[in-house]
Amino acid sequence: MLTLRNATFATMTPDAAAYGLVERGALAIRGGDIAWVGPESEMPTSMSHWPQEDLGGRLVTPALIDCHTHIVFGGNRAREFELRLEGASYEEVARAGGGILSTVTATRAASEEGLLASALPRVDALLSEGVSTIEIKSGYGLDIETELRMLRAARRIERERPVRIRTSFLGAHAVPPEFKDRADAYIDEVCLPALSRAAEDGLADAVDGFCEGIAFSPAQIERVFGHAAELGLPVKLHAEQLSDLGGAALAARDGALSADHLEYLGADGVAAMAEAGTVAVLLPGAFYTLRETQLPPVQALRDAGVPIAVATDCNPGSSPLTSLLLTMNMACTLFRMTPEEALAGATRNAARALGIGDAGTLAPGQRADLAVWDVGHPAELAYRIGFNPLHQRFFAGKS
Ligand code: DI6
Ligand code: FE
Repeated sequence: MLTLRNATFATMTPDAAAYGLVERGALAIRGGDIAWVGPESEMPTSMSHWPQEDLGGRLVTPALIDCHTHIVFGGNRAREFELRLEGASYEEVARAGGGILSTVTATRAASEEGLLASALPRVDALLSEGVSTIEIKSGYGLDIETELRMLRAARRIERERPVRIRTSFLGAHAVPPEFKDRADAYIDEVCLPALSRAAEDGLADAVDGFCEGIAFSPAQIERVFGHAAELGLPVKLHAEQLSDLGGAALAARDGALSADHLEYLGADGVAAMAEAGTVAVLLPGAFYTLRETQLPPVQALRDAGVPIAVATDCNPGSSPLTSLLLTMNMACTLFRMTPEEALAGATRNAARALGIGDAGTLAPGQRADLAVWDVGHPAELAYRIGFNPLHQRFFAGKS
């Protein structure tokens, strides 16, 4: 049992105005969960004798949640970065066998230990900014064994660090060279069997796909989602990143937790997502890296009441980014989101994009995953660039 005193709390609870701010607040932790939060003067007397920590007037928010990453991978793509600076486009590099496929080669060559060891410094960078939960996708193996190895490495991060990991099976990320021009055969012979194995071994919390001209068609994604439904796994989708194939609407029809990227999302897709309660996960790091000019339809999403999350999309190609604070800044500066929307996007709505009910806000019964910041107001979190004001992080009540 512990009470945190003398702080401002941004509870980020739904429908609360202005970050759900509680000034001169206090928060009580019992058994790793939040027992109470509110103005310090109103703290129940039963809690007033619990051990206490004075936070010196700092700001406390829910710990941050990075709800879309590909943080486990082999090698890096600095060479591709150079090629793109010499004029090649992301799609040209991909079609020439570079891009995702070059990471596939490096990932297949890496051991589980190696994948874990190379991911940990990236994970540490996120944790140092107050992140408590990270979603991690497979999708750089594209053969059964390597897909499973990626997921096992991702799961092991939870044993190495105080962090919660949610895994997504992304077998439908790209067509590997041995199945070139045979995407359907790849789905039948590798993707679906790998998904069955991942589910059997408890390695996947959700199923993702990449619906795009350079990846899989809506019909192919439907087959993967059909198998996910048979296995009882929720789905999410990389949709409308480079073109509008109607992926977000497809995902929404299947009750997807989220549709992600969405730069080319049209009105039909927005309406379908609103209807299904599918979260829009925006990834400004990929938009920035690829120097996209087509903005995601933020105002239309807002108007329709679609919850918006933001995430790093940490991956070696389109978003070699390991700062969720910088991502929040980019969401504001590039996508014109407000600092409050950016913080909600990295807390409450990110939890929802992962189907997690016990994190992302400060309220009784939620896990005590907290970030304590050396700032006076929550807008400062998205406002600063390249500055980390984290003072302390609590993970399930432990700092
Ligand atoms: N979209 C992305 O932005 C990442 N995957 C995807 O489907 C990029 C992956 C990569 O370039 O390695
Ligand atoms: Fe991605």
